[in-house]
Amino acid sequence: MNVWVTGGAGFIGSNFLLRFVPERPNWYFVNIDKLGYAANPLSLEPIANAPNYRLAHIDICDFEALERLAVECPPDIIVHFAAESHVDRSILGPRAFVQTNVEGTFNLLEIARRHWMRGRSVVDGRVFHHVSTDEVFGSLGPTGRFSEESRYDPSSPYAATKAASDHLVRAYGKTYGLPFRITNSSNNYGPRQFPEKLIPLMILNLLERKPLPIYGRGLNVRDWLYVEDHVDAIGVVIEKGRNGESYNIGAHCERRNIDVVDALCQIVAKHTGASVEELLALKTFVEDRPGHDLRYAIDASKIQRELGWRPKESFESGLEKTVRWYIENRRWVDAVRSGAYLEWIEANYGRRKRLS
Ligand code: NAD
Ligand code: TDX
Repeated sequence: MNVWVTGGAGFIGSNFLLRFVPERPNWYFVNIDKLGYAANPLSLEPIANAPNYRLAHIDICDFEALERLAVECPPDIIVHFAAESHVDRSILGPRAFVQTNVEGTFNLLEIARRHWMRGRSVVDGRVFHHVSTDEVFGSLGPTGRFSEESRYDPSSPYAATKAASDHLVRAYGKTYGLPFRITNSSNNYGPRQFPEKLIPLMILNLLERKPLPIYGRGLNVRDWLYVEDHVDAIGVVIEKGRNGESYNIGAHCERRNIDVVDALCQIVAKHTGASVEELLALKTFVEDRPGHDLRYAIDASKIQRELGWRPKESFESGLEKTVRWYIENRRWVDAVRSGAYLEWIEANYGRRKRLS
């Protein structure tokens, strides 16, 4: 069985491969990744020489390269993680998001359609698993949760391109009978996350006593999911999910951003001997993100009820593990904080007005 995993050098994709390459010796995993800014080959060191794994250094926008790979190593399952994934980058430069998230997804669907169809039907056992986000549903007010039936209402260019890719996947199901599954998960955190996202950015800034840039008043709410729980859920959907269905994945773990940052100050103080007061004083309120969604919350009852999946990690233990991972993996951190990373920090934060 050939399993194509796109974006396997990124945060969630690498955690997926680290779990399933050793666990599934009979599956042959091809990691299709263009090795962009968020990729870190160090994440994949433990499996780099595994007999059932290889890296294909390919941009999913390059259809000819995907076609050559499909002839050489035809996919049975495609697990599609590859994306431009950072909301702030989509605000400053949306084009790359349309290219990778919409056109790249389209290219993979075309590969599946061309190679999986025998006449009008699809060869048995093929599955296109599309990894998506709760951001396609837009923002919630103070109450309620997103279900699989919630209306699509994306706010950022990132969210709009993920919504478009979800629609394309469903359209291929309806029009061509392509067997697909979609998972929409809430905010992930954990080891190997590129330090542009809230939690790893705050951890590294705390370790270096740099200001902690909090957008607006820090009152926006995110619903946090430990990456290993997410990976576990994707494995369960691949194994037991139904074609043509989507599943929301979340851990019922809503927190205000300000409370997440305060918790990180406490944990980093405990591990480094710094005083909590010194770390809390680094909090800096800055100009808000345009179109900033107020609140996300996932109703994960469908995947729990139908497939028996449940998250295992509590937010407190997950945050603790995450902080320890960044402290213990300086080589990984140094490898991603190149000149391009520093340019991003300047582009996104240099222009933001301080509110206090
Ligand atoms: P990431 O930015 O850490 O990794 C993305 C990976 O995709 C990188 O390795 C990158 O090199 C690769 N990639 C980007 N463009 C590519 C292209 N054109 N061709 C080939 N490879 C390309 O992202 P992540 O946080 O691991 O997210 C993975 C997926 O999960 C995305 O589809 C994202 O929308 C979705 N998701 C993420 C979260 C989250 O909180 N991080 C939550 C829900 C859903
Ligand atoms: O410096 C910051 N300060 C700040 O206050 C950053 C980077 C973020 N924030 C706020 C914005 C959000 O309310 O923290 C919250 C989380 O921000 P991000 O880490 O950028 O995540 P978010 O915008 O919620 O999107 C994430 O979750 C859904 C992922 O980046 C997406 O890929 C995923 O689909």
